[in-house]
Amino acid sequence: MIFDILTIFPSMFSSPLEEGMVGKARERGLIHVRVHNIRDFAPGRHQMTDDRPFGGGEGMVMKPEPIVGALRAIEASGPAARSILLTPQGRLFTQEVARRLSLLPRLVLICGRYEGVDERVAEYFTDDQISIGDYVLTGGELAAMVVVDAVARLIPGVLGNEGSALEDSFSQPVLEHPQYTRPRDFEGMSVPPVLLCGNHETIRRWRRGQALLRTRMRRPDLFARLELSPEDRELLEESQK
Ligand code: 6GU
Repeated sequence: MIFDILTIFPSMFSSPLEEGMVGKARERGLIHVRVHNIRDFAPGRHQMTDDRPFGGGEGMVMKPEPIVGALRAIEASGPAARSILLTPQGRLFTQEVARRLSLLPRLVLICGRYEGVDERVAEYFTDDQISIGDYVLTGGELAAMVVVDAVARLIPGVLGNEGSALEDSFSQPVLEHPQYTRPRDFEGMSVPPVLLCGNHETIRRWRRGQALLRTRMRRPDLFARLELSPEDRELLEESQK
């Protein structure tokens, strides 16, 4: 999978995408992340990437020529790409969106800045617009990193354990059960004894009960959509005692 990122702040991407599983995946050639500076494609001596909005108002708008110039320049290199504008006006990024994007050979992520991007770029030069949530960031860069991270970990081989991407929250729409590790007793707070009992079936049932309880408390929206099995109902009841 190839990620091409278009931004006016390329250095924002250096460390976050060099660490951890994403960094490892890049080293192993499972993913390729290429960061392009939009300014390099801005015409003229001043290489302006933004300008005042027609019709007046606060702030600046990103000009179309540099972004479209960058898109055209990188288009030729590599397989056909889906181009995605990161903007708070986009559709909401979810695990399901990440899963679909992970099946594609190449994504071009365009990071908007300032008050936005000229609408003609959004309308005629992008295939998709994505927002990572209902809050406002100063630009699309952090959102693009979120997309790269969430998509990369779904690509076969990127995670050590292939099962873990499927088991975690939102693939199954319940939150995960709580996890504990050593020490058994930390400053007087002890690990739930059930986890030390050694019975896998008992532990599985406790964990499922905790996951359901937690989902009901913290994410009633997800809980309302769950189809509970008879065992689920029983475990929920038990875990409230
Ligand atoms: Cl993609 N961009 C900006 N600027 N703010 C956001 C966002 C994107 N997603 C949520 N908030």
